[in-house]
Amino acid sequence: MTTTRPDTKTTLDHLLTEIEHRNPAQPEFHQAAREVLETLAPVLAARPEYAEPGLVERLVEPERQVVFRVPWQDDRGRVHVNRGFRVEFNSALGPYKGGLRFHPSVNLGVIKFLGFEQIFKNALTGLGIGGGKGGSDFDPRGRSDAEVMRFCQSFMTELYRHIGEHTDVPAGDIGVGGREIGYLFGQYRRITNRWESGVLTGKGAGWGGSLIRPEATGYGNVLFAAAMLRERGEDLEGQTTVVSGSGNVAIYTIEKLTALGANPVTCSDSSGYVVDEKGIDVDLLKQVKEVERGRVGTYAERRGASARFVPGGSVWEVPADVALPSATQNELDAEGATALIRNGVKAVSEGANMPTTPDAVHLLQSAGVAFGPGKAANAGGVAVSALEMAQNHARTSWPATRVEDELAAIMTNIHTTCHDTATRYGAPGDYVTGANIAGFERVADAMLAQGVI
Ligand code: NDP
Ligand code: 2IT
Repeated sequence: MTTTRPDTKTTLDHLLTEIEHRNPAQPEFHQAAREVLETLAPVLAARPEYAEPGLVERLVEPERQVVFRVPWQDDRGRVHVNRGFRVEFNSALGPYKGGLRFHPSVNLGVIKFLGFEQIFKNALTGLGIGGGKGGSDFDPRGRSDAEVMRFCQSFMTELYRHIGEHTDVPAGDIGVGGREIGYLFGQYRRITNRWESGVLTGKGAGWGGSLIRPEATGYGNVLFAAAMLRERGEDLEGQTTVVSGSGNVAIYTIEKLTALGANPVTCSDSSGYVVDEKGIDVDLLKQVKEVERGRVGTYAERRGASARFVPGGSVWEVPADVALPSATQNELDAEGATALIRNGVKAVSEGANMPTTPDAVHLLQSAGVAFGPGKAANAGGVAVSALEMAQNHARTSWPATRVEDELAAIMTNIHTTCHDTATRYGAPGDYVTGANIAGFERVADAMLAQGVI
């Protein structure tokens, strides 16, 4: 007797309903899972081994989720209680790898969306890293260095038991940069009494950090955008670009755009955006944001006549050839996409994780705009994190030129892989499908080989 299997689309629809049911009140995780699963039907149909019952079901369930209390005292002695998270999503390709986010909007669903994306992103790098993510609803804004240090020490006092250079290797994300990684590393070293440099990435260059790691996400995204334009016979040079955000990713996106002869005319934060007709002065932006930890309005005040600050408002209204959203999830919606299309945008490349809403992605792709999804376009950051781990294991450090060359080769390879995979599965030019399927194939092959675990 033979049984007929339901078709793959019905199976995936059923699974998505199940994911929503089993993970209530986690809209960002539902969104990320839907966006990936919706593109997998062709690969599941073409390669029956992937349709094995249980493979996709295992992929959407984290291997481990840790939620913990983080008590700390502010400078006046008041006690605060935050919540800490580490979601160890998938280790089929290597130790869990992914950043820590400190932002008041953090909850388990946000960390799960980020961890899920990270699995496929890390697979696309071609390096040996699994997927994970963590963080806290702690808000570092307005806190003194001493308060941030005490918070990081308390956070690591629980996290240290779950991480390790062969187990789980966190790094930075929103609200976690070099300062926080320093405090976290110090506390890990103190508790474990080990110099285990490979346990965290994004460290200072003087104590185990890789050169070019701070630059890598932004630089990589610009290289990805340039590759998409080249594919269409265009060049980044001379293009007007809009960038959102003004943190780590945005700053080094702007730096690389300028170096390649493009004109980045905007940056933003949650208070509004800046338009600078002469192009953003990246040294001034670094001074305001990284040194003084100020707001973008201050940039406009100091820059003079070429720049103006627009409180609130949508940066996507600014006419541009290329847009690089580099702040946070769902920051580019249908209205923003419509404005970009109206102004003739040619390419959108995601520096942030899932910054474009599903309907905005649909509008952009339908209008023929080249669209680079974050899991491909912003993979340069985690790729150089993996290179930092390699340097740590070898107790060596590479010159900046070597790291930059490797980053460029990795981004070219990711672009080619996504492009060719999309073509192979009947969706030429669709980098979303290409990235999801190529990332999935690598993880799924490893999971199948390693059995039902
Ligand atoms: P930073 O903390 O350095 O900067 C974050 C920027 O985004 C700030 O300008 C911040 O403005 C803005 N922002 C954050 N949350 C919000 C919000 N809810 N609404 C409006 N603006 C917001 O973070 P990163 O630059 O490191 O990260 C930016 C994005 O890039 C994130 O999506 C992150 O996941 C992603 N990413 C980061 C990588 C890395 O290596 N750092 C690697 C790959 C992706 P404000 O200060 O006003 O909050
Ligand atoms: O989203 C990301 O890829 C990051 N925040 C970087 C992760 C890392 O481990 O470097």
